Amino acid sequence: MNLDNFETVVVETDLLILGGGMAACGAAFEAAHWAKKHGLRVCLVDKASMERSGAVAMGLSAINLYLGVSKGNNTVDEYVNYVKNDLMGIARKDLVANIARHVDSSVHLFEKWGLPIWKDDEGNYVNEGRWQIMIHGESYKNIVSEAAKNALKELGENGSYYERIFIIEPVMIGDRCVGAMGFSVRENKFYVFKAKAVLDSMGGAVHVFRPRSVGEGLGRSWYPPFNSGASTYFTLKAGAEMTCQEVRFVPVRFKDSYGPVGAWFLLFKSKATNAKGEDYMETRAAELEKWAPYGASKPTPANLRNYLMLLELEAGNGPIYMRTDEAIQKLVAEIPDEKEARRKMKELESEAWEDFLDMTVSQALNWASHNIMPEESPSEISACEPYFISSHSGASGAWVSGPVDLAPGEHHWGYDNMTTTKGLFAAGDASGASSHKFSSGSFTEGRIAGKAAIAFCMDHPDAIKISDEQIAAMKEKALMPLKIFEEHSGYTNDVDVNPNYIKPKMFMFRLQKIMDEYAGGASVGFKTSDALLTKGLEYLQFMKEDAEKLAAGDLNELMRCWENVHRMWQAESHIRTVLFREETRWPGYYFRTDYPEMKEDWEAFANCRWDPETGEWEMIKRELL
Ligand code: SFD
Ligand code: AMP
Repeated sequence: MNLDNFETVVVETDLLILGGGMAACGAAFEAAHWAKKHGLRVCLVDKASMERSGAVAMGLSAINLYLGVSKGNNTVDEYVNYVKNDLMGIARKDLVANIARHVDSSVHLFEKWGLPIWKDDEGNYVNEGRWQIMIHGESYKNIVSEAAKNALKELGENGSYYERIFIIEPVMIGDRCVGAMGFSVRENKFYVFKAKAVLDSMGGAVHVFRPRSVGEGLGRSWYPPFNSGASTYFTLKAGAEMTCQEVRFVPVRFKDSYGPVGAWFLLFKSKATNAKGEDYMETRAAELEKWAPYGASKPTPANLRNYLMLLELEAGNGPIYMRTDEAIQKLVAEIPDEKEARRKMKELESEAWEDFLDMTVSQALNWASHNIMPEESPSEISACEPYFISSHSGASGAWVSGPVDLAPGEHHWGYDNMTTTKGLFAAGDASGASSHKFSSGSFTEGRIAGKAAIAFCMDHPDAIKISDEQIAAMKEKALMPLKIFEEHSGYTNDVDVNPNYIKPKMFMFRLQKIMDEYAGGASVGFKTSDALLTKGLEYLQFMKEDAEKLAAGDLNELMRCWENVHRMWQAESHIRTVLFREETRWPGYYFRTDYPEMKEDWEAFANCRWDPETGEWEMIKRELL
């Protein structure tokens, strides 16, 4: 590859939205409205194609956050309590409430744009659980991204979106974020985006920990492989304070193909049991008392549900089964009329298959290839490897300002969802301590952040100036892996093995091994300790040195190099925060063997910040308020 042919493209905008997922689409839709009023520009940049990018790529089978306030179903306060209990007390009530009070209107928009939502005979939405509603959601992302694109197009030359541009890191002037740099994964083009405000919404991270899927299954995971820690890296590098970096999410999923369990537990009212058929949520209920008061809350927090299951496995009582057969038979048995019962059976069968065909196609393939009929036989479930996804039941992300009317004391510092770095906003998986927002809440949080970021642009109208020297230095850094490969690849006859560089795939394997073995991955039963974490951190420092020698043979590998740098920083902030919080608060997500209990003085946020000036990490304990 001839590096001299790399064009430099400079794009100027007012609001720059990074990512094209649920939060980014919400931001584009809302910001376009306010930008139009004020003659401002909005630009969105996604590493993939918005139609199918991010976690909703395959579609979804439910909208997991809908209150139904207008029907008098639920209140915002009830939702806030649910989220706080599910996260063992650690949640920003102001942020959760802000999303919850606006989310219903977002769902109504999705329906208006064409998303089919299940309805009952009276025309009401069909609930999966208390907060979740069922959708025919295979095309969910297409529908939402089309609306976002249309909103940007409405702005004429003031609105734009760029696809297949990988964002590497922030552009800073002093302590203010004024843009981002990246490159095209299809053409020899290096990009600099200059902006008055920047919204980080590049999702969470997967493949930081060694996955259970190896060999022929490599790459298969519950969380989408496209999200690789860009959000965390971006905010960390901009000097923003982060929160809950220790709160990973370990979902329980159908084994090997990662089919979600929510519809089974909530809609079909299925039970999970050990191999002997015992319902461990009942037989091990006494264990929950140790985790008071959260162990007693209903529903049982997700991590504790996991924990009871892991105890079963430790006791040698696996495999664990989702009793799909019993659940379906029970629902059918409730119907006295034989003909009606047969009809119901067909309906349940098709709903069961649709659940996976809507969002995890490989699980349906798994059933088909193993001759599994869910109405006849149970299916194995298991705990996945850890992911970073604050919009589900994890919480890691940037520490952002709450709304003025809800945020107490130091939780409000100006613009909604602005990080502690001036001009830099975060939403969706990129913002922390506001779990359970899911697809609808992430879109809603994007709207909140997008509107606030436009206000920031209005208040900071001065043009952004970036020197040619700064751009040249950024370009050199971005393309360095290509240069290293070009210089050294002739040294060996196998381009993947070379003493002068490391390829991104090998680098990723090394990172995953460290995280798995030292930071409590799946293969060690999610257990770790001070000694293990300290050792893991030491190994990560060696990785940081080796990251300087990452090499890329083409644009795709260049993207892989930077993805793994992003993952490495996600990993470091995780290890540091797990170390900092000297207790076990989320057994089932991770267990500190040296501090096996929950402590009252850790009913607090564990925050961290990397200082761009000194390169030092600062750990900060913040009150819940
Ligand atoms: O049940 C860069 N989620 C579900 N939510 C629901 O409401 N209902 C469900 O049924 C859900 N299920 C589910 C869910 C997730 C997954 C993975 C599965 C099943 C299999 C959760 C939601 O999907 C999730 O909450 C939201 O999507 C979060 O939104 P956001 O915007 O924070 O993330 P995103 O949508 O993944 O988008 C990220 C974007 O960033 C881009 N990107 N762009 C440029 N440069 C880089 N370096 C970038 N890195 C990433 C991505 O391309 C993408 O556009 S259930 O199982 O829970
Ligand atoms: P999942 O399929 O696990 O991503 O879950 C989808 C939704 O159902 C989320 O809102 C979960 O919190 C919720 N959920 C899943 N399993 C249970 C359960 N056993 N009890 C209560 N809520 C659950």
